[in-house]
Amino acid sequence: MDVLDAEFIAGAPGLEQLPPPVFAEIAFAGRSNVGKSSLINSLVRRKKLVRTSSAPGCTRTINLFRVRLRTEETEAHLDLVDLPGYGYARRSKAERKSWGPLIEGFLEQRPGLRGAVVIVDIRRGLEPDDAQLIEFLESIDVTPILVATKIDKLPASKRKPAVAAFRRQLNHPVVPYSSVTGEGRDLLWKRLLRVSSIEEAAAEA
Ligand SMILES: Nc1nc2c(ncn2[C@@H]2O[C@H](COP(=O)(O)OP(=O)(O)O)[C@@H](O)[C@H]2O)c(=O)[nH]1
Ligand SMILES: [Mg+2]
Repeated sequence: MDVLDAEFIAGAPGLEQLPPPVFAEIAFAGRSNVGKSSLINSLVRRKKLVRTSSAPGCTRTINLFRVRLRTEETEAHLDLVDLPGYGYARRSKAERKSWGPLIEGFLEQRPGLRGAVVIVDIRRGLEPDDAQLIEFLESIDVTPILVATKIDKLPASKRKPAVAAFRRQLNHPVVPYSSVTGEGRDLLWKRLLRVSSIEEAAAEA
C-alpha cells in the first residue's frame, strides 16, 4: 500500500464550515495529547501534514486531510478527519461542553463516514471518556477501530502483556501502534482499507 499524495483540505470550527463529503471518510478521535495528529502523520508517512503539539488541547477545529493511495488492487481516495481532542481539563467548562456536540455531530451526520479510529495511550488504558465514545459509536452503527498508541514508551517486555490486558478490558481487537517507530502501520491500514471498502476482507492476512 502506497500513499501517493496527502493534502490538507479544510479546518472547520463547526459542522457548517465543513466541505461536503466527497470520498469515504475515517475519523480519528481521542483524548487531547494522546497522539492523534502524530498517528495520522505516521500513517501517511509525512512528518508535518498535521501539526502536532506538546501543549495539550491545541486542535479546536475539525481538520480534513485527503489521501490518494494505491494498493495492489486499486487506486483510491480516502479522507482522514482529525477531530478535536476531548477530556482536556484545563479548558473552561463551557468550552468543554461544546466539544461533545461537535464530535458527536460530526460522527452522526457525515454520510460518507466508514469508521472511527479511537486512540488510547497504552500506558493509561481505556478511560471513561473513551468508553463513552465507543458506546456512542456502536449506538450509531459506526465501526470503532481501536488503537493503543505510544507503545514505544513501554519497555519491550511489557508491551505484549499491556496489549493483552487492553484487549481483555475491551473485548475488541486493538491495534498496538507507535508513531515514532511506525509499528502497527500496516495492520491499521488493512483495517482502514477494509472498513472503507477499498479492499476486501479476504485481503486481510
Ligand atoms: N514516544 C511517542 N510519542 C508520541 C507518539 N505519538 C505522539 N507522541 C507525542 O505526544 C505528543 C502529542 O502528540 P499529538 O500528535 O500532537 O497529540 P494530539 O493532541 O492527540 O493530536 C507529542 O509530543 C508527540 O510527539 C508515539 O507513538 N510515541
Ligand atoms: Mg492534534
